[in-house]
Amino acid sequence: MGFKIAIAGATGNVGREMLDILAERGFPADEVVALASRRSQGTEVSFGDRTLKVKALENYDFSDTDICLMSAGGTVSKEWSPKIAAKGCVVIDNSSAWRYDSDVPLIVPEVNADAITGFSRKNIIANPNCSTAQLVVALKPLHDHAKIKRVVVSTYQSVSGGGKDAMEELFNQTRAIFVNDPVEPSKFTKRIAFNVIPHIDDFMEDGYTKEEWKVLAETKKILDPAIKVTCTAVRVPVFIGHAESVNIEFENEISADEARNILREAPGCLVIDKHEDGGYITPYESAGEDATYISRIREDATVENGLNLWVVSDNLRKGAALNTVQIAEVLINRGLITPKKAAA
Ligand code: 11C
Repeated sequence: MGFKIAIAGATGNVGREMLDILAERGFPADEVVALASRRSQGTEVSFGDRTLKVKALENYDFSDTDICLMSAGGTVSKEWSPKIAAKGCVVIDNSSAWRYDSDVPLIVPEVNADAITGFSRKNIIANPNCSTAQLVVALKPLHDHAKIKRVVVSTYQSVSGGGKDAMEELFNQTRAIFVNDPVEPSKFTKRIAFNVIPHIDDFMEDGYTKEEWKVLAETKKILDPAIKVTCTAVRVPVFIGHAESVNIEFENEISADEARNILREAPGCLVIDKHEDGGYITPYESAGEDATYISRIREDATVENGLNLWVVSDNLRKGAALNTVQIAEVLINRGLITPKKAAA
């Protein structure tokens, strides 16, 4: 007997990716339901070789649904996740609405799968921000080996993190520049085509952006609250795939060779690190892939035990949809939920 799964936000970038990943991985679902706002009701989305008609989230009865993969934004999640959870359906939420709630586990399965047991307090599990997910997958095995003291992250984030409108803006601005049309930023604050913008999400009082704050708050919650993290988050004119330049200071000794060998064996990591032209990964090559790629592993001689890494992953997959599906798999594989149909 399989599970009944709902995808809320099924028409968005991440929702469609969730459907693809469920189909690709042969997720043990008897039924998959696509949900979105009333505006999208009746539209169609692909699920494997089938087509699903989108239903309205607000009219859907979750009583016989086991898991809801939620990617409908923070405002919708704040309102709907508790209502869905109260129907006995476990919500795995991709927004930032629940990540910092101490009664909600924030999970990256390769890093802190054991923390998932806390889900029963609210019946909600949070998925991290895309830039955090790939970062902690790379940091965890190194932290286990040599204890990380401090991390300095500079991100190079693709426009798909900002949704479909942001992707369209990059496309339209690029075309406009070629045909000499005026370029008018709307979703982004400045021109994104042939440019980079050091601003993602809202500004906070201390001058950092919310995106930068998320990276440090989430890394501490998932990996270790003792690690010091600082971040500069930058939007770049790439459609899919986030890259990160990561400088790490360790408590104990670790060489670049040791780090390379550790990361080669680590779950979710793929090392591409040849010291030659093209012997590294770029965001474009990570699109559509599941791995967190690590390249350019070097010792940083300016601190006692320091390393530099280049970390790249598909932000819509490991950074969002894939991680959400992996969390659902942990729930099932550890026997933490059973299909409601089996109990009926
Ligand atoms: C971006 N990281 O690239 C953001 C998107 O908190 O889940 C994801 C925001 C979040 O714009």
